[in-house]
Amino acid sequence: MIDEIHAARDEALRRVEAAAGVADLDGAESALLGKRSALAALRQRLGALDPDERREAGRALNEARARVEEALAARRSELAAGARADRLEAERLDLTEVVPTRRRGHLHLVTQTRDRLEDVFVGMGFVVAEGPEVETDWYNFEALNMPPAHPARSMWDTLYVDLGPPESTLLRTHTSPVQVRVMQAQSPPIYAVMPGRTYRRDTADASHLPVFHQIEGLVVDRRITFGDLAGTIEAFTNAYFGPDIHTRLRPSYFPFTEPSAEFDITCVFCKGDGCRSCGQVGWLELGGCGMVHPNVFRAVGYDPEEWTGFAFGFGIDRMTASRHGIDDLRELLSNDIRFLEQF
Ligand code: 2NM
Repeated sequence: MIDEIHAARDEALRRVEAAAGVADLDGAESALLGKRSALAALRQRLGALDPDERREAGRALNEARARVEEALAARRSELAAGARADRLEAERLDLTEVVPTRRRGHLHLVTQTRDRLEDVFVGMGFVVAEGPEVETDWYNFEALNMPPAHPARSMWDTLYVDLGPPESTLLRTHTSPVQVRVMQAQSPPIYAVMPGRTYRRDTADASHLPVFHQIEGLVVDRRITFGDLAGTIEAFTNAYFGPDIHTRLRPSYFPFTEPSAEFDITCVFCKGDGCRSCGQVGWLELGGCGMVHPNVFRAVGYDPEEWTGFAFGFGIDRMTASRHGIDDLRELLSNDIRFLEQF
């Protein structure tokens, strides 16, 4: 009986060793340890033995079973490691390979413009700040001197988000909330620009997009004047468009600045002579600006007697269009490869 047990055990160990894969091993396991296995048949015969022989054979059977189980576990992890190594080898990518093609991808034109604008401002000593696109009413309006029901809120065709109390959460209508966050997070002096995506409930047409991009600038320091604002805008437009492009300021109104202005640049198409693109006036509208309103400073805990500052903002998409002679902003969203690959 003992010899038969050892023979069954050795046969089982050979079978485990020979298993070629995990599935094969699963099959072997039930054949070697299951109800119809040789070891199970031997166990059936224990009852017919003398008590001494039965004890000895029982122990041998238990040992044999334990050896087979051990061998199964060892073989299983060996096979799994092999399978994993094969899979990793099969999935390996050669990232050094260069596929020759005439169609290389590149950043979208609006992203290229944003990067260039950031570079110009960084060169002038500004830092770049970003913030959330989903904002609260407080950051988008209230901190910017527009209390609830202020008529100026309707200037912005806000898209509200169905979250919290009605009209408490929205898609930011400008990047100004980032300026509020920067002022809360640090003390002056601040020289920062905030580029990013903004949202308004507008129907897309040649000069409007419901999702567009803005870049706004903020300077807060001691004794900052409207002259600093005008000089900064002139320096930036020269750096971006070249030395023959100039700026002019026209009085305007924003709730968060006082005084406020809009700024125009020399028409980039006719250099000021008057053409179809500028409606014969020689100037193109670019953005808005002004001296930060004392109520904005109060909202973020700055003393308006101690600090003064200016802010400005303009649309990156419109800027892109004027620089590249694109007559319809919707082209920027069309995803038409014939358009995109020109830039
Ligand atoms: C503009 C035009 C004028 C502006 C003001 C502020 C803040 F937070 F300092 F009050 N942020 N952005 C501002 C002022 C933006 O964009 C057309």
